[in-house]
Amino acid sequence: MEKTLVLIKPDGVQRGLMGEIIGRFERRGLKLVGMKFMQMSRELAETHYGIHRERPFFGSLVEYIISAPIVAMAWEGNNAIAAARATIGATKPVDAAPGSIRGDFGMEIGRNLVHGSDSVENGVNEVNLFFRPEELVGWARATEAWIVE
Ligand code: D4T
Repeated sequence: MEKTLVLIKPDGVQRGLMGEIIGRFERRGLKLVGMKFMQMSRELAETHYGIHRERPFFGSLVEYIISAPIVAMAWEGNNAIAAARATIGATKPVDAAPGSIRGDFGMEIGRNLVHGSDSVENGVNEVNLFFRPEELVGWARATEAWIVE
């Protein structure tokens, strides 16, 4: 079963959008298997965004993501990566479709509210970066048969 790491970034927390954002993944039918409210360390931020280390926006990206608490979540489902990224919307909020999180709440790429893993492999690696195995919760969802055929 695919897992994706979703982060509610500092702007999502500060703007009081945590419940709104969590609700969109929950209503979509993804299954929550891990969640923590935390403030990212610089070390964790630089590891998480390591692929962007040489990009000009790396410094401001790290400062932004460590500037206030975040919510880290692991969501599970068939095609969880694609489903979560569609729910999140395009990286640049002005290009994101209305109805997506970034399309409904965002204006700028540097304040784009949410992160979602972009591949199955990164989903595994990012969930493992934020959660120890014992922090992930396997549970039987009572509505499963009404969401998954
Ligand atoms: P994340 O990783 O935050 O979910 O965003 P995306 O997967 O949608 O986009 P990304 O990896 O290409 O970019 C990571 C992060 O960097 C910020 N960013 C990106 C930025 O501030 N300026 C830029 O020009 C780009 C390309 C936004 C998201």
